[in-house]
Formats: sequence, structure tokens, C-alpha cells
Amino acid sequence: MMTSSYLSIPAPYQPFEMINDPGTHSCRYTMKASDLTMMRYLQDLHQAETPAPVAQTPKYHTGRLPNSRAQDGKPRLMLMGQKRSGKSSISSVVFHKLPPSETLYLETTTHITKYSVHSILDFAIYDLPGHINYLDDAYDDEATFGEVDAVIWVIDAQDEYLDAINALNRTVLILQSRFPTINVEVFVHKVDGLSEDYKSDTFRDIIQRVQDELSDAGYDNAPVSFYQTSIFDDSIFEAFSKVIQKLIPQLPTLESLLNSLCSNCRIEKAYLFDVLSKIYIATDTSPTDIGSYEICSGYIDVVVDISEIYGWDRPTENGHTADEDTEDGMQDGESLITMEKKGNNYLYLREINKYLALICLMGEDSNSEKKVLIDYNVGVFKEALSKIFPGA
Ligand SMILES: Nc1nc2c(ncn2[C@@H]2O[C@H](COP(=O)(O)OP(=O)(O)OP(=O)(O)O)[C@@H](O)[C@H]2O)c(=O)[nH]1
Ligand SMILES: [Mg+2]
Repeated sequence: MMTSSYLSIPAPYQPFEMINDPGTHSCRYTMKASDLTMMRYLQDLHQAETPAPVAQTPKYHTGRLPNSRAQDGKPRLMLMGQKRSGKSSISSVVFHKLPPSETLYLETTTHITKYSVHSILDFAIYDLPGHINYLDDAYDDEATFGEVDAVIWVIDAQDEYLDAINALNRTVLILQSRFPTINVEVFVHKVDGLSEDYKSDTFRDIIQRVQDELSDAGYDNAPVSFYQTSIFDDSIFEAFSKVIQKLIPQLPTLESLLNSLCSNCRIEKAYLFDVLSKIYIATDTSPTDIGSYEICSGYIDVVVDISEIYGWDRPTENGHTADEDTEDGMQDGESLITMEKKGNNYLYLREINKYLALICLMGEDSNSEKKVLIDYNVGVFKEALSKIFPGA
């Protein structure tokens, strides 16, 4: 797939963007509308509603808007569903990099398990044992759901799912009446073993049954979303990305910056990835497809493996490397490869900060002559991100 690759040094940041003039095939400096848009967005963030002061300062600054019900900047997600539906497998595969085939040996969960994810967002996932009824009177709703931002309900699509749907419906109705701001994310899981027809019929049937129940109870606009997932392909990472994105208050700003980057550099698709979890926290607003995601996530694996072998010390918190006397080199990892694949011919990756990497898919008209233009615009994008996430 890869025919060539090279590393290069990014252009320094300047207050003006360099844009390519297709008519004359030359580059010129100009104050771009996107620059103004970026400035406006950053100003908007300052004017945005700020949360009431909290006793505990968030470990990582995640913007000025509250992005968790506990208002400590740490969204909390809860994995719920019937026994053996796949909850622990999902969290182990996505956050502990357990090979999917080894989930076969996972034991049933007997107590609530917390997974902390330290990333740009610093969030927590709670894996709940499937055999407990949390709506029982013995359980205090407020203690269980009081600080939860999203409930991920996992349904085993390979099994008889009517009981699971009844339990989901009961939970959704209670959440709607008592905690209406909690997002309910339904993972129709283990779809790997199903035929295409059966898969889409099952998916449609589950959506219909939940929506009927909700509209019978008068909740027509409940925040309930549905995803088809499996740990044996990238669908679980894509679904998780969409769940996490809803909890990022800066998402519209990020999307707008990515849109502007794509239009300036004729990039077909740009993703902002959390490198360790391979969750993308934002993408431009052009339609997404799982194929593009798969190419990018595979690329991250390759780059991470190579940089583990040939990498260098990253700057520490105070901006110095562990070995102070090393000569000045690039601060960010970067890579561009050419693919022999119709449509998306170039893949460009650039490290943005210690958590994030930008990956762009480019078509034929984005050839390497424009590399300087892309580097420059990505430099501007990176600068903007450092203002949105100052702590990272
Ligand atoms: N085919 C398939 N099997 C899966 C998938 N995800 C999980 N499994 C299998 O489902 C079984 C149960 O997975 P667990 O993750 O232990 O289920 P759980 O929901 O945590 O179960 P409890 O802890 O008992 O509530 C394991 O044998 C997994 O290998 C999937 O996407 N596809
Ligand atoms: Mg479990």
C-alpha cells in the first residue's frame, strides 16, 4: 500500500495564512477568512458561560464550558446491559488494548469497575455487572446516576434480545423522568456474527421498539442514539468516538477549524485522534465513513510502532527534554505517505500535542508540492488548538 514516505520540518507560525493560488500555481500571503473565523471562535470561548467555581481544580484544563455533570471537567460514562452482553470486553479492547480474541476468557464482572482515561478530556468509564438491577429500590438513583454524563447500553445482537430491550426501556424512561440530560447510547453489539440482512433487520427492530416505548411515554426527543458495534473491527472505536464527541464542549470550534483546514489545503477528510485510545475527538463536517476511519487508525498503529523504535524524547511539562543538550530538532512527529488507492492518495499525520494527532486523507490534487502549504496551515491549526486546550 505504501510506496513512499518522508519526514520534514514544519514551517513556523505566522499571523497570516499562506494560500495556494490555483490560477498561477503560486503561493501568496493573505489574511484569510479562516483566520478571522478562528479568532472569532476563540473570542466566543471567552464569552461563553463559565461554570460555578468548584473546590477541585480539573487536572487538565478542558475549556471554559462545563463538560461533566459534576463540573470537574471529567465526563463519566457508564456501561450497562445484560450479563455477557460484552461490556467488559468493550472497555478492555478500547482502553486496555486487549486483543479481541482474548475477551473469551474474561470473567463475569462482580463489582463496579472504573477505567480512567487520561487524555485531552480525562474521562472515566464505569463497567457495571450485568446481573444487578440498578432500578431496584435498594439502589439509590441519585448515587448511581447523579454524576453520569452518558449511559452506554450494550445489547447482544446475537442473542435473544427482548429482555434486554425491556430492561433498556425501563432504564431510559426512568432516566428521562429523573435525569433527562444523560445521553443514552445504545450499542447493538456483536454484529460481527450476523449476515448483512439480519444485521440491519435487528438494528431497525431494536430502534423501533425503543422509540415506540419512548413516544408512548411522551418523550419524542429523548437523547437516545444507536450504533452497530463489534470488538472484532473498528466499529467499536468509531461508536466510542461519537459518544465522546458529544461530551466535548469545544466540538463546534474544532469542527470549524478542521473544515477551514480542509478547504484551504484541499484535504478530503481530517481527523483529530487521541493517539492512545484511537478515538477521534473531532473530524470535519463532511460525511464520515468507516473506511476512512480504518485507514487512519491503521496508520496510527504504524506510526506509533515506528516512533517507538526511532522516536526521540518528547519535551516534558516545562518544555525541556530529558536530555537537555540534544541539538534542536523537530518537536512534533510527522509523516506523509503515498497510497496506491484510488481516491485517497496521500495520508498525512502530524503530532499536535502529547495526546492528539491530526490525520488527513488527501486526493490527487493534494500533491507533495503543496506540502509547505499544508505544513503551514497545520501550524496555524495547532496554534489554535493550544488556545482551545491550553493545558495539553
Ligand atoms: N462475537 C462477538 N463476541 C463478543 C463481542 N464482544 C464481546 N464478546 C464476547 O462476549 C462474551 C461476554 O463478554 P463480557 O465482556 O464478559 O460481557 P459482560 O457484559 O461484561 O458480562 P458481565 O460482566 O457478566 O455483565 C465474551 O466471551 C466475549 O468474547 C463481539 O463484538 N463479538
Ligand atoms: Mg463484565
